[in-house]
Amino acid sequence: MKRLWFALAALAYSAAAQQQSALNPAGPQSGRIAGLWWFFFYLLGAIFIIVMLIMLRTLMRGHRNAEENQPLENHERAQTRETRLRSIVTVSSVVTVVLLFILLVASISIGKANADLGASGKPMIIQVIGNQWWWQFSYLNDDPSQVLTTANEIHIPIGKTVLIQGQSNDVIHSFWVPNLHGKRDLIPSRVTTEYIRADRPGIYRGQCAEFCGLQHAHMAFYIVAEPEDKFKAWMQAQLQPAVAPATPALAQGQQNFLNYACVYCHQIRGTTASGTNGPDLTHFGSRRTIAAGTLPNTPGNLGGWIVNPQSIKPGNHMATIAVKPDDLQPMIQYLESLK
Ligand code: HEC
Ligand SMILES: [Cu+2]
Repeated sequence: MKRLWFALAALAYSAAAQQQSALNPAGPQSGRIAGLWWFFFYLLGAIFIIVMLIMLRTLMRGHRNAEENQPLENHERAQTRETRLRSIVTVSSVVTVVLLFILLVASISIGKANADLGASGKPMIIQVIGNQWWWQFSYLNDDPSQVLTTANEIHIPIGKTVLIQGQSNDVIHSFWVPNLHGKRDLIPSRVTTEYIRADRPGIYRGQCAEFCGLQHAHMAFYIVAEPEDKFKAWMQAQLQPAVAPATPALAQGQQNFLNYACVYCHQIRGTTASGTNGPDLTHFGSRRTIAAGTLPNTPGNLGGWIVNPQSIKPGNHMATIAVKPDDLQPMIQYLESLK
């Protein structure tokens, strides 16, 4: 009983917090999915209650009959009972088939409506590449100077249709932002697509929805939906190379980063660091989290992550590098300055 209350409280809390919930739709598709969910919920809930009431009645009747210890029924009564039972079974079978058919039609038509979103206009295309256990995002554009590659957090303008082009670098992952749409698997050597659109501003959490190994649970990302002008400003800022260090301490931090093996896996545009095995860090300081939603992005957490990433996210593909204590502070400051 205690557990049940706990579960209910958790459910109420998550609904109130409105974070990552398929029942708090922010776009047309998740709206339809939520509508379908409630339709199923009410219909099946009503059926459940009716079945329970019938069962209760039967149980009570059976009880009464047993108590009264009735004599055996005569032949005629047994026959009328059989015809009645027959018609009850027939009617309930037909009703069941009809209801199942209605549910089938409802879910197929919602699936079709959801797939049709991209039919009008030219969408913005974002390529998503799933990696164990982080997300790479690229805004594709015919103009190469407008192509932006980033990680674990993207912004989109509200009201605009976005085409998600999913791929995977290793195993099967699944792109899922419950507030915006259903799941779409990311499959190695294949491209899968889904359209999304956010109709109101907000920060929507996404989560890998296909088990992909040890750190599957720590493979989250954020979609920040904002008005067009704010989005444009963000995009322009992200397209810039990393800001040059403004103080000697930051310059020292940059130098430290470039001196360690970090550069083999991470890119910071505008510097010689150009590795691609890990997330692009050009604007790392502007992101909300470290390591795909694992930790809030604070200097303290970043220090912990750099010194021992394996204790925070065991098994992840970042190497543990013995950064000298004196080198660490400027490096943290520098990375956090990359807004
Ligand atoms: C062997 C490759 C490799 C090396 C070397 C490496 N990293 Fe990483 N790094 C990664 C990978 C992979 C991730 C993503 C881990 C995850 O989230 O699962 C990562 C994540 C990060 C992140 C979090 C990025 C984000 O947006 O979530 C930071 C910051 C970072 N590394 C800094 C460093 C620094 C500083 C160094 C050098 C001291 C370094 N890395 C060395 C591979 C590497
Ligand atoms: Cu996964």
